Amino acid sequence: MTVMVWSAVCLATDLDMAQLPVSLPNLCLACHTSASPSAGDSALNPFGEDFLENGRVWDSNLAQLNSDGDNCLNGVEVGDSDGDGQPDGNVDEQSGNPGVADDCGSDDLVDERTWDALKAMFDGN
Ligand SMILES: [Ca+2]
Ligand SMILES: [Ca+2]
Ligand SMILES: [Ca+2]
Repeated sequence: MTVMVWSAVCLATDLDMAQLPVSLPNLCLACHTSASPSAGDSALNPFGEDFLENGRVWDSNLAQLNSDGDNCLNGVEVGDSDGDGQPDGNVDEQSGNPGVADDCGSDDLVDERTWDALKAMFDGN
C-alpha cells in the first residue's frame, strides 16, 4: 500500500519534471524540499509553488521569475533562459536550483575576485 501511494506521487512528479527541458542534477529537489517526495513528505520549495501556481507548466513567464530570490532567474538556473522548452545551447545540467537560493552562475565573479586578490598580492610585492 505504501509503495502504491509513493508510486502515484512519483508519477505526478515525473510528469511535472518532464516539463523542464533540463532536470539534472536537481531532479525532484528542483520543486520539492525532499529528494524523494512521498505522500507524507511532498512539500514544495518556492519554485515548486510558483510552478504549481503557473498551472504546472514551464513557460517564459515562469522562466522570468526568480522564485528563490537569489541572483538568477528561474530560466537561467534551469538552463532554459527564455522558457521555450529548449535548453540553452548545449546545456544538459541545471546551473542552479531554481527553488533554493544558491550561488548560481556566480562562479565567474568568484574567479574574478580571486584573480584580483592574486594580482593585488603581486602588485604589492
Ligand atoms: Ca533564482
Ligand atoms: Ca530556450
Ligand atoms: Ca537558485
